[in-house]
Amino acid sequence: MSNHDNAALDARARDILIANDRGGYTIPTEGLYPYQWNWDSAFCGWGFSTFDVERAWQEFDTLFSGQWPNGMVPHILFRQNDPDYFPGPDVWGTEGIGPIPSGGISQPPVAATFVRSVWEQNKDFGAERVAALLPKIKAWHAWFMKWRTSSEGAVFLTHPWEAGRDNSPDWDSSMAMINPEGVGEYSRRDTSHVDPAMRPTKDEYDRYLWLVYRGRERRWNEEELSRDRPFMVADPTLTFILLRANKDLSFMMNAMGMDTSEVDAWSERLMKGAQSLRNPDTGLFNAINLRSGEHTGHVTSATFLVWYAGMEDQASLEAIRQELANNTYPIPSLAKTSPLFDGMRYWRGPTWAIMNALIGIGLQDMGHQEEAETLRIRTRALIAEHGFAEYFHPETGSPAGGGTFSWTAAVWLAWAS
Ligand code: 2M8
Repeated sequence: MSNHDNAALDARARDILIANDRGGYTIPTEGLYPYQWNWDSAFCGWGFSTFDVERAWQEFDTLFSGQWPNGMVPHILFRQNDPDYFPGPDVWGTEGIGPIPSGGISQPPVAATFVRSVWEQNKDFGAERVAALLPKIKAWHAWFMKWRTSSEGAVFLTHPWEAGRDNSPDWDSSMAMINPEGVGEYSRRDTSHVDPAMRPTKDEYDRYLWLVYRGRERRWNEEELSRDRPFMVADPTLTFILLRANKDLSFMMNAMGMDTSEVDAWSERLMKGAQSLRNPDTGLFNAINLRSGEHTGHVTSATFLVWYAGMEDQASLEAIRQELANNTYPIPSLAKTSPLFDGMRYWRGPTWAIMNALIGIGLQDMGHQEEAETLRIRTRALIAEHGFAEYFHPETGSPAGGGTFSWTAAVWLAWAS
């Protein structure tokens, strides 16, 4: 056992969530990310529930208040214009489409799972709140099923920001197929907040923006966008997370006496889709560039979300045991054995508390207590020793990216501590 002062760290984590609260919604961190992000917000709801359940429900409510008429829940809600972040609402050009200016893409749908977890802490208190959220969650999952599933049933992203793993090597081959011509001059803001060596490159940003401009030209109309998608990657993050979320949605609907047949059929389809992500060469789950049909072959933290989706898999179990043996810190975003591994650069190597929490929850649920507990203890030690950073170097533990980060604080409170 460690000798960390848990009470002091708990208090610090609560203070971070409270300081990042902007009145019913939480920003990831001051400066770098000044808006409400989708999956960050869901993690915050989970974190708040450890000391203020009403505030947790408020977080979910504000997140879903940005839902588009087509069911999509955007990756960012721009409740005000903040010059600290680029690209802001004017660049996305979604005004008038949803209720609040927002991004035109979504993010990993962890919300249903955290809603269920908060509701289960006090079913009487949460009954009304859950009842109001269920149709919204269902409409969001329906949007994923309609607009983001491959012919095999895996969930794909249409922009690297949609899977939340912005510069993962999983997108490299797809990004290389884009010629970002005409993207013009622009000024990034992220590199003025943190060291550029920790962030995506200019080549990547050119393509991020090119895809945004393309969406904006088509007024983010999915029908039109689906005719020819320049970027389309089937992804274990989105597939495993939606599968888990959908089962949690079904569980809550069932408890409320609602018909779950449609939602259960989605889970069946997603289960098949998840199998399509298994790389025949490595036996592990990875992304597929749907424009070329190639498996990326990368072992990322998303590979190990398989248990989170409620699936058992021996090859993945052996691989995660190997990863645990190769590392002293929690699972990195890219295996250290990869030639592309870069311990400081964002989603190309650093270790993230949120991903490890999801992997750990999955392992625990599927009966792999030992591995789950190892991950929890390592994540706990990492945060206790190096603070509530956005992410960490997986070999030295050095904090990286933004500081006083909401989802790291939330993971501490709800899972790691
Ligand atoms: C990062 O993504 C945003 C774009 O959405 C960015 O870099 O500007 C990712 O780590 C994403 O997963 C996260 O939700 C967001 C806010 O923490 O930052």
